[in-house]
Amino acid sequence: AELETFIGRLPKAELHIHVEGTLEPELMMALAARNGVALPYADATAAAAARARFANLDDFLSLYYAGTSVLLTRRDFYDLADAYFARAATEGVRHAELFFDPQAHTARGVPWSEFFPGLHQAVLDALAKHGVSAGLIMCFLRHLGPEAAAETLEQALPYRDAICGVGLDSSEVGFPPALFAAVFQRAAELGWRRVAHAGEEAGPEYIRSALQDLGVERIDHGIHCLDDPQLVAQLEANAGPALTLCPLSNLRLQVYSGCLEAKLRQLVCETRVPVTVNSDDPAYFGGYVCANYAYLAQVAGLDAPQLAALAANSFRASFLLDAAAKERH
Ligand code: ES4
Ligand code: ZN
Repeated sequence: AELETFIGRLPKAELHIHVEGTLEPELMMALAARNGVALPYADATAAAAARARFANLDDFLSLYYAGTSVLLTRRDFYDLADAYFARAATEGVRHAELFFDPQAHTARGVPWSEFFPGLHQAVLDALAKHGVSAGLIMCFLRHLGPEAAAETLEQALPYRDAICGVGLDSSEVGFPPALFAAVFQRAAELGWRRVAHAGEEAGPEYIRSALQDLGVERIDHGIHCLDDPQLVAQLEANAGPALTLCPLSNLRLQVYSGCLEAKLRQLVCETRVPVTVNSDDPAYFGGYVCANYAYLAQVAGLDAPQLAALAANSFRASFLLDAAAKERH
């Protein structure tokens, strides 16, 4: 309990958080009612029960994309992001870099001119309203392929200065990073920072490819680096790129079924790979960032100084520092 108080008070940056994954069952039901969208749940309790168990990443993703059906207007997106910032503030989050999935909305006929201003206004208000500074990272849905990603990048150009980076998410196995090399190259030329989900369900070769072919500054998840000691050695030697670990996500999606706790302990206690702690899709995985720190502390036996070091990593790995400053550190 003492350690939990410490975790709550520790200033933190959250670097791996999908805004669509912060949609709590209560808000989902309220937006469904406001917008006249039909959902297959009688109430928020029933909607929450549907989120209790996932067999794997794709099983989760189908529920996550179904949840987005209630998000239609600018106001809906504002309310979604604002609710996250309010909660994050209570968890000691001082800076957040939020992923959003443009294609999850454009594919349903919700245009950039509706979802982006809603998200962006919430970001602009978050510092004064909640004491949280924030950025937006647009993710390409890897299962839709590189042409759709390139088209999405073009649609984002009017909002270029309001976006800090690009990412890559959704179903991993079968959609390797190298497919997206050209669109990531173009993103870099536009001045956007680069990250990618890699080594979540897929193996270390996806992490190697994200580094080599996409030039990413962080690896989202990356837990499967442990399957390749040479890759671990490389991440240790270069002090990065940092991994944005999401322990409760990995638990709920069974990415290392049977031995996750040992893997987390190994990564944090037996390697020098820089890691950060994040919540991924907290409304679906049963815990915001503090619960993720607490779970990791429990399975890896971490004390207060080790937890403070993880929080320090989160600011160091953030895009508060420009790329040149990061090189020097
Ligand atoms: C995601 Cl946990 C996870 N993995 C990959 N893509 C995602 N999109 C939202 N959550
Ligand atoms: Zn994620």
